[in-house]
Amino acid sequence: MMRRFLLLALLMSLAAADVQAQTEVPPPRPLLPIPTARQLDWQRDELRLFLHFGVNTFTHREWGTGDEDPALFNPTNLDAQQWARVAKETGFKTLILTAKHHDGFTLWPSRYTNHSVASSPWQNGEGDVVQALVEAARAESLKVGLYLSPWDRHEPSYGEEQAYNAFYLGQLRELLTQYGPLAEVWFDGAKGEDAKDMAYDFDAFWSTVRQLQPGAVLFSDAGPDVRWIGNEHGFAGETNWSTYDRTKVGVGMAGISDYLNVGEAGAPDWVPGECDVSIRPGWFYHPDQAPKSLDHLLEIYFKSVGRNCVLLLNVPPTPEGRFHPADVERLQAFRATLDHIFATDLAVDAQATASNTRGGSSVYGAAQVLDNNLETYWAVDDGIHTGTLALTLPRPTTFDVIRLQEPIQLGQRIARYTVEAWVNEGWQAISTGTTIGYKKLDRLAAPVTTTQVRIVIADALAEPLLAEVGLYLGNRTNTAE
Ligand code: FUL
Repeated sequence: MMRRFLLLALLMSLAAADVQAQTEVPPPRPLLPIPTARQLDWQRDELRLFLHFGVNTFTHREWGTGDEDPALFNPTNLDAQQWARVAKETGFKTLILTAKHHDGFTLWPSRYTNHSVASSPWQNGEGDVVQALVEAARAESLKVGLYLSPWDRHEPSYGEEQAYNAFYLGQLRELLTQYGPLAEVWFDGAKGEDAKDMAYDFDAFWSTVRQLQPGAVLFSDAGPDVRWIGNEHGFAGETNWSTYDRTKVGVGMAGISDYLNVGEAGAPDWVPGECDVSIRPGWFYHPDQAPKSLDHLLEIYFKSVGRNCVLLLNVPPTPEGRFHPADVERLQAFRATLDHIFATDLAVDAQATASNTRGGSSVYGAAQVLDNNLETYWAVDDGIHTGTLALTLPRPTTFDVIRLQEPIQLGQRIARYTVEAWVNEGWQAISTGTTIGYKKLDRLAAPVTTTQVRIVIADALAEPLLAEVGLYLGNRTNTAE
């Protein structure tokens, strides 16, 4: 009797200890730097749509000279609702418009210049493309970003630092105050060789955005929130840290592309990469150009979103003021293929186990990588910088895409990993990589069939954490083209 009582008491205290472990194991310490709320929001968008539109659309140039006649700007059927509808249908979350490109022509009626839609025949000079975009985007619950080129080939004060910076700030303020909340402001560092030498007052530009649009991320080579990825192909580095050292970069600085492409492990600033690329060879619409193939767009997706980057895909409206049907068709095929690949996560029914679980608590257990929730994650005990997470699948499963995600709200940590599958009575490496970050997508050269998969983390800057793991089939079997 006494023995039974002791056993019961022991079991009860073990159960109590378990409950305590679940509630009391402290979360892992964040690895600084970590993203701000606006950076997290931006990253989770994954897809943003860029619109290059302006006088170049009517002259078939990529860089206007600045002396174009505003009368050239005359879209015959401008349809911002079509832009927003297509973006929404194909999974893009934010629209970013070139409110002013290098030619200085503004798509809104700016009080600071006559070189604008107000001097054009479009809507008898009463039109405002920025306003049309904002209304259409809001109707589809999409966010809006604006591009305002610092380099301005029209404005006579360009080259006189004080005067031009004041002029630019005036235009920036108009955009920041007249169109409701903005999600991003895009500061392009491009400048022609013939441009007059002058320094832009980025400190003033950025603090003005912070003050007037605290929810907007600031994009430039130098951040401060989002960095250029260093090329216009839409490809992030295979290694892509969301951290770099802001003192090593400047807007438009030469020789930093490789640094921007990869970032720097353990660097002090959280400035994740944005991959900008056009669906066509040019940024502006040209009638003799065609959209990229579906396979090319998929390659871009896997090398941008699949490499811890946000994809900013440019779709240039035609002189009519609408997206070209060929571009719309390509975007729809792109969406259909992604939906096909990612429709079924083949890992959801797996049993997950790990080499180590933080405090032995299921709060940090391996199963957290299968709950489709980026707030929960598998974690290990303090001081451990490697780990293995294994998935046992209920039946032989064939897949050709692997999705890995870190909970970046606690910093980016993982520096080297291998994914292995149990095949022919042994573990075989099916994919190896370096960084993971917000999202890493590995496409396998051929589908793999197995009942056991494991992720071996070989190196990390701090205790590794994994928020999500997914397995998919469809990469090589798309039929949408
Ligand atoms: C570049 C510009 O020169 C191109 O015209 C385009 O706007 C691209 C997104 O950025 O720097």
